[in-house]
Amino acid sequence: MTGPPPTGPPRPGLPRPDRCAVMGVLNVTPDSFSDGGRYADLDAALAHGRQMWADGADLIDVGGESTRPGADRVDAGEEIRRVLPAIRGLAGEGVLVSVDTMRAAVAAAAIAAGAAVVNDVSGGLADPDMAKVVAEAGVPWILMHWRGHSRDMQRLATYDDVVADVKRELLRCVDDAVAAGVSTDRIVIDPGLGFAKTAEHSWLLLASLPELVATGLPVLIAASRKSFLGVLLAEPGGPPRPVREREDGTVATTVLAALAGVWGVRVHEVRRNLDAIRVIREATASEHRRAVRPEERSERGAEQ
Ligand code: PMM
Repeated sequence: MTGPPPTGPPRPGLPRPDRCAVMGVLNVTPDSFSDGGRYADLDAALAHGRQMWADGADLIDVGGESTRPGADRVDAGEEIRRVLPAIRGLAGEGVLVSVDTMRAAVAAAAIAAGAAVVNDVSGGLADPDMAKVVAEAGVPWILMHWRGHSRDMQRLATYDDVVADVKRELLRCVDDAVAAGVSTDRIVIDPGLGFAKTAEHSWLLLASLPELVATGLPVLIAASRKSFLGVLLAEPGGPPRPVREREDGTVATTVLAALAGVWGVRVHEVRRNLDAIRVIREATASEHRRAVRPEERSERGAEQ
C-alpha cells in the first residue's frame, strides 16, 4: 500500500488533523440536489450541523445557493438571509464553519458572522471583489475549478486533456488570487467534480489525484452523492441510483482521495467517511512504523 504522509506544511486557519480532513455539507437551500429543503429551517440546520461536528467533522460548510446543473441563481440578499443564522449559530458554539458562496458580499457577511473559511465554487471567477474580501480577512480560500454558472455549465464540458486543462485553469486562479494579495498558504484547490464535467471527466480527475496533490497545494475533493456515482451504480438500463443510495460509492471515493494524500473531502455523511479515513490513517501509520529501519528502532528502544 502506498500511503500519504500524514501531515503537510502548516496552513494557517485550516484544520490540519493527522489524517484527511472531513468537511460536512450543510445546505440551507430549498433545492440542492442531494439534501434540498431538509435544512432550510434554522433549527433543523443547527441540529444537523451540531451532529456532523459531534461525529468528528473538522469543518462545516454552509451553503445558501444550489449549484446543481441547471439551477437558477438566488439574489445576494436571499443568500445572506439563508446562510447567516446558521453560520452565526454554529460559529458561536465553537464550530469551525466555511461559507459556500461565490459572492463577495455573502462572503463578507459570513466572515463577520463567524465563518473562518471561504469555499468558492467559481475559483474567484464569478465575483471580481471576492479576492479583496478574502485577502483583507486573511481567511483560507477554497478555489474550485469552474467554467460558468450552473444554468448552462454542462455545455462547457469540453477539454483536450481534462486533467491537464483543469490543473492549468486552477493554477491560473491561484496566481490571480496571489496577485490580489491572498497568501499562498491560505489557498486550497478543488477539481470541481461534476461542474462542467461529464461523468468520464470526473472519473479521469479522480484517477489523477496524485497529479493535483503534487502541486504542493492542499486539495479538496467533493464527490459525495454526485451524479457520476448515480450513473455508474444504476441497474442495467435503469435510471441513476437515487441520491441517498450512493453512500458506499461516496466512501470509496473518500478512500481514493485519502490514499492519494488529499487535504480533505467534502461529504454529506461525516461518520461513514471519517471511519474509512481513520482506517487508512491507521494502516498507513503502521506501514510507516515498519519502514523505520531495525537499528533505528532498537536505538529508540534503548532511549526509552
Ligand atoms: N459541490 C457542490 C457544492 N459545493 N464546493 C466545493 N469546494 N467543491 C464541490 O465540488 C462542491 C462544492 C455541489 O454539491 P452539493 O449540492 O452536494 O452541495
